Amino acid sequence: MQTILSGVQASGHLTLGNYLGAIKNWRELHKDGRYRCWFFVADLHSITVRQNPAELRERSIEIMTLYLAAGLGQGENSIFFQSHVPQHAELGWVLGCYCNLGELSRMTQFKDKSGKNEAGITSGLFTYPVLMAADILAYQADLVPVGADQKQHLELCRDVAVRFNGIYGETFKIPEPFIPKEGARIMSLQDPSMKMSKSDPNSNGYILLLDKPDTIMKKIKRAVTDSVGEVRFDAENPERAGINNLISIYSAATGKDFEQIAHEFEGKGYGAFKQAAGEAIIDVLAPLQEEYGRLSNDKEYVRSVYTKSAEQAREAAQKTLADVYERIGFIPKEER
Ligand code: AQP
Repeated sequence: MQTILSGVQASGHLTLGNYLGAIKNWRELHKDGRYRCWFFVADLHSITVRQNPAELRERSIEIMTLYLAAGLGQGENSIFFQSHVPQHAELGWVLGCYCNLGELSRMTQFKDKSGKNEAGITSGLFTYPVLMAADILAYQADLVPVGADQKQHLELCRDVAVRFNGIYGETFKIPEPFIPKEGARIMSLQDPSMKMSKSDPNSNGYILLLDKPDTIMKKIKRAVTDSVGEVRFDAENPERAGINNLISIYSAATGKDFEQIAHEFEGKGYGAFKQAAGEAIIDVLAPLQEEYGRLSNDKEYVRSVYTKSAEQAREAAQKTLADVYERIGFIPKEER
């Protein structure tokens, strides 16, 4: 059985980008039944930028509940909070000693985020990809389903694992990214040159998984487009980035390809297309929202899933960590 691992930061409320780029595919891989799945709420990662403690707690539980509402809680699955498994941070320290400053400085996410937040760039923001490598390698993951924005971090993870294996012998499995064809990179509805992000200060830039139908429709209607007025995907023209983004979202939500969409909206304007796109998103999110509502009233069940999962995660991650410590030359701990 192959192993899958992925997580989402608790740095904001989950967006349609998180869903189409990641969680939707986790669910499909999980339903496939051929994988041992580990999914976590990346609370340790989210403090790379300052968080309000009460909001962080609330969002962490919200994300956990959304995972379960998306159907991830069944069968051979572990769904846990990253901070409940100290092995992530321990392995993160070790891997940081096998990762070079130059490699980390090339990470575009660090450049983007530090550019927005020059006054408060923490070393945690810089070393974020090292902790991400530890998340993945601790479970010997074969496959990591992520959006396209995480590809570079995954390449770094592979480089560090290959380096470590080269020094100490086969310790880590080398993971492969799993990036969806549609929805791999959903852009902001207000600035389609930037990806849709849950920490965007402009709430019209994103659609939240828990947004109400009328809010979703309003945000789609306000989404920036262009004056061409033709619903046709046109990757060559940067001025068409807004409509391209809406077409990608509609495609990921309905499963229709770009050609079918162009045909469906031939001779119709952006107004009709936006109405259909808004309805498609509302339809995709409705079952998730309904199940979320139900599970929010069953806190005991949610608690039982993440508690049991964290035990399983600690056991699995500890096996890797013990092997790593032994190979490095640390004295084994005596258990009394
Ligand atoms: N816009 C996006 N399109 C496609 N996939 C996306 N993902 C995030 N945004 C998009 C995917 O969601 C997963 C979880 O992401 P994350 O929260 O761990 O980190 P992130 O990529 O930094 O996401 P955000 O929403 O942009 O968070 P903030 O605003 O805190 O930085 C990943 O698989 C990611 O690819």
